[in-house]
Amino acid sequence: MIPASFIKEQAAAVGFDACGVAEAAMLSKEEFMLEEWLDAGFNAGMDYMQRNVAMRQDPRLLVEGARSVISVLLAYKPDRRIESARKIAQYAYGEDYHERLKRMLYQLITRVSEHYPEFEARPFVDTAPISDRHWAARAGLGWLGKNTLLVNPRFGSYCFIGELVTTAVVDVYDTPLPDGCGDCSRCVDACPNRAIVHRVGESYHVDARRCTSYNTIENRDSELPSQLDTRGYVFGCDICQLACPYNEQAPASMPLGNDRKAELESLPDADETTFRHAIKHSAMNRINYAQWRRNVDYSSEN
Ligand code: B12
Ligand code: SF4
Ligand code: SF4
Repeated sequence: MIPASFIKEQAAAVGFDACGVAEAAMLSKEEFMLEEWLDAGFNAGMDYMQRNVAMRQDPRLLVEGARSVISVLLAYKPDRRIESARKIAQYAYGEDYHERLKRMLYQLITRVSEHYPEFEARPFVDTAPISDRHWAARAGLGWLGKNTLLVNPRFGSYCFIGELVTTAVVDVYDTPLPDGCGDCSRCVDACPNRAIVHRVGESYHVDARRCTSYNTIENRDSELPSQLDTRGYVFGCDICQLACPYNEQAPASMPLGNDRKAELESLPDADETTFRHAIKHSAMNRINYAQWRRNVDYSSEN
């Protein structure tokens, strides 16, 4: 058995902003309404969300013998924003979070293993069939806000999530935090596409078909849906996060240097070689140049 406090100390030493631990178990259907979301067609063209449904609900099917899920947060609110007409979502300003968190998670494994050689864990960030937000919520790192994002009381929703799924058992598991949204619905009201839908019970869902983030990143069609109101976003969308009071008061965690700011601001006019170079180690490498041109042209015409 490993003390949870030791793991949290090591996570802080690696540079994570928060860490919590939950017992590996199955997520309840009320907690994670993936099947309802899929049945409603809210996954749009993200066919990968239809695969490994059982695994997404139970990390023990992903990692044999899993006993605990260690969740970590890395806050990313930038110290300033790009205010030009064509906007890039803030999460993509810095280094690709998949690369950064994975590297940090491996450092965490090394540190814990140095003291506990029997410690075995697998790191995950975003792309594996595991629901990052639900495990972070179970680990007491925040609650699921109405925009469906994990909201941490200090860092708001401007935080990336990663986890270690491990066969190790810890001495104390964290307990989930109570809902902090209350009567607020600023994110729901702010969405220009009415993409945050209130459907079952108290739950909110994002209908990806209407969401700018989905359409500018995941949608590979040659044209964007004509009714999409992007408000100038050409990669991702921040609108339902900018509306959130927890994000307003969150401290800035990521400096945006002058060179990078200028590079991102000039990107809509860049040729393919310049574009590829600028996005190489950024979360923007999820899209190709054809999608980028499509997004930029759409924002100029609408
Ligand atoms: C698919 C996906 C998307 C899709 C769909 C988004 C969505 N809301 O599902 C698209 C492309 C639209 C997207 C957009 C974004 N994404 Co994304 N995405 C994912 C991914 C890969 C899976 C999410 C998922 O499982 N969706 C399926 C549905 C069924 O689950 P759900 O939305 O969680 O909602 C259900 C439950 O929460 C439940 N529910 C809702 N409310 C409540 C309340 C209570 C009390 C309870 C019990 C249950 C409940 O009902 C919902 C519907 O079934 C995760 C990474 C991962 N592996 O987990 C990243 C992830 C969620 N994305 C992330 C980010 C940063 C974004 C963007 C902010 C990027 C941007 N700026 O453009 C936007 C935010 C848009 C938004 N409001 O969601 C981060 C979020 C970090 C955080 N703090 O929460 C994640 C966790 C990646 C990471 N590892 O950091 N994303
Ligand atoms: S990311 Fe943008 S389009 Fe998608 S739900 Fe939030 S505000 Fe709406
Ligand atoms: S804007 Fe309000 S309802 Fe939406 S996530 Fe933030 S606190 Fe919750």
